[in-house]
Amino acid sequence: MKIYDTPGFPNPARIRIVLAEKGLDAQVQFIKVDLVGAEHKQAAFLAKNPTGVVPVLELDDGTLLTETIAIATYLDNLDGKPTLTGATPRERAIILMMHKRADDQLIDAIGAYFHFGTQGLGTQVLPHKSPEWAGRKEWADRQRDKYIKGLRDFNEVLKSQPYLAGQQFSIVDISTFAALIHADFSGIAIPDDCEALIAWRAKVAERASVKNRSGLALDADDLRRLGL
Ligand SMILES: N[C@@H](CCC(=O)N[C@@H](CS)C(=O)NCC(=O)O)C(=O)O
Repeated sequence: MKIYDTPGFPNPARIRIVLAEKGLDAQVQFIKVDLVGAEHKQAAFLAKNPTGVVPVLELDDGTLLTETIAIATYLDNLDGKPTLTGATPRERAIILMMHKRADDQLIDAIGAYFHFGTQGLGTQVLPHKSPEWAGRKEWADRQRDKYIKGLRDFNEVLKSQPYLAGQQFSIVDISTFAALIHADFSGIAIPDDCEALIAWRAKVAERASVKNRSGLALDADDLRRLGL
């Protein structure tokens, strides 16, 4: 299997954590896509994923899988013992429901704020993001507010259960953790009063699949080019 991604970026991080949770790292060859250089908007990459985003999983038979939830579901079921995407109809339904919320309210909202409310990925990617759109700052601020509202909703969930889809760690926790990474480099912190969420983040950060793991940090060259 090949994974096209960029180390340290939040959506690739979701799949790297899944691989570690499932013990699949050794079966994957990583191919770096230069996001800061806008490689993902060029024809060669768009032929793999027309939506122009990473990660992409390419199977040995050439099948291309995109979208984190699809890739994670595939990887989680390879051994016939899914632990991250649900093992029963009820678990799968709750995980899909909560994951859609994590994508809409957190991952996509903070991503929009990053691209339109900050310097985003910089000058090479900006032309692919409608920079001439006059209302984009105001819209970006609304996306940031949507993200904060999502954090508050998830904080409420965590007041009565240890993980976002119930009693067990799942892909919903992984995606939410990745959203917080994205928010960090967009300069948006968790509100202090979201105590359950803050405690949950500290707990997830201690998991072996997350702690001190290579591939979850940006390359030095990307840090420099992003001015971080
Ligand atoms: N819905 C996609 C989101 C993927 C995504 O937005 N990836 C980011 C990297 S963190 C990306 O490629 N951004 C490039 C861009 O927006 O120009 C998924 O679940 O995989």
